Amino acid sequence: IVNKTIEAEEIENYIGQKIKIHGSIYKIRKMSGFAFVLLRTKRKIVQCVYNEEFSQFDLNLLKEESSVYVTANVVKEERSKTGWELRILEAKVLSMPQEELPIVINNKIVDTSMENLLDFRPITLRNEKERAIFKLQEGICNGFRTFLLGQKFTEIHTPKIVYAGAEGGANIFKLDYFGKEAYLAQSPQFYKQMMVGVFERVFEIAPVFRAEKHDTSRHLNEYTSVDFEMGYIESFEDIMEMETKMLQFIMDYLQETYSYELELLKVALPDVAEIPSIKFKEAKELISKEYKREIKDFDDFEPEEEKLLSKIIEKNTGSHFVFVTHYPSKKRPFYAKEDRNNQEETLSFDLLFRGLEITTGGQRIHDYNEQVEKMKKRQMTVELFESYLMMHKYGMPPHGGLGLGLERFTIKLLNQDNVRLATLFPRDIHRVTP
Ligand code: AMO
Repeated sequence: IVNKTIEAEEIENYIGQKIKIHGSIYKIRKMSGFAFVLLRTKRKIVQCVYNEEFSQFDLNLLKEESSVYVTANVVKEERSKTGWELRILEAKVLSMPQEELPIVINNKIVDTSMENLLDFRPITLRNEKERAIFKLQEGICNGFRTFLLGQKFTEIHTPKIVYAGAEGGANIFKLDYFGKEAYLAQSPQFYKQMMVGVFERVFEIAPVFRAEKHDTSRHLNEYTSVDFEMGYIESFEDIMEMETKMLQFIMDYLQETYSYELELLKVALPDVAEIPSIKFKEAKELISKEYKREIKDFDDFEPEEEKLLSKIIEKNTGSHFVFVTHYPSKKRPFYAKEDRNNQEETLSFDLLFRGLEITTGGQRIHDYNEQVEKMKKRQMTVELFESYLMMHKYGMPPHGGLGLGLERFTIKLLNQDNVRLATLFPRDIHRVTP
């Protein structure tokens, strides 16, 4: 017997040997004279064969969701997809569920309402496909991190309890901080910019909080933001270029390292060789012309317009991504840098992926006077931002960056629509549990 517990991925190296393996009983499929016992291990479901001829215990001792140590023979079997078969000899039960599961989790999909899927999250995530989404998400984060470290970005961790909202608007959670008012961070914006002055290139993958009352498939009140910020840029297009390379890297990385999950979830990865870009104003006109729609809001997209624009771009170029640039200044936060040739427009962009905005980014104001002027114009209390403005006052290179919503990116990769599917424990206006 191999004297260590082995991983599902290693089984094929042990044909002809007796091994120990552990996991939870996912499913027991009784056939005549034998049974398939599916064992859920860390990443893969492993099929074992139970047969009274060689299994030295009573199958009734095993229940779905009991944790077990199994001793088994790895036997060559050409009829099996893997080329081997795992014959259970003995099983040691480590824990038994107290009750029947309230919901069936071991079919291809958890066939239930979104409500149930989320209410029973600690167990519905045990479903093979549900959990594969988060394995893939791990891959996405790993990909971001590996790429950015390779580009000499420094990973940082900024505070989530803050003194001022970075993104403006009323979408901010207030909290009582020892008798003073503080907030939950809407984004790491201020801090990542400050750290450009220290490390030149920085990134962070962390939760952010938005007190948005939207009840939609694309809004969460807590989501994971992938942020990067870089100094010494020549134009905001440097940031778009960096993002394009990052996305390319991720697709290759997922293909290489997460093919098991990609196959399980039937994900076809999009091509990101080149991402087309269009100015906001032109995009509005294009959509209006193609779909004979009246433009109602000249300063922002309606969600429907984002979908339509993605359709047009895909039809014309084949790309599932599109950069939209030069957003109107009045719709962008106070730190956004205006276009020198047109003060109404900012040097900023959004990235749409399959009809959904997944990224916002752009160049920031680095000049102290320019920043203070703009804040005054917006009737902001400049004194409140003293610590933010310290970096401007004492010298900053031209810089910019972006924020990408991890859940939105994940669902679009899966060709799905609801961000809750890509959130372990979603927080929305109706939900703070489990
Ligand atoms: P913005 O506020 O556009 O920009 O957010 C960046 C990206 O975060 C995602 N996102 C959300 N995802 C889920 N639920 C929400 N409620 C939600 N709100 C936003 C989107 C969006 O594109 N500081 C800037 C970024 C920057 O310029 O660096 C910012 O936070 O995918």
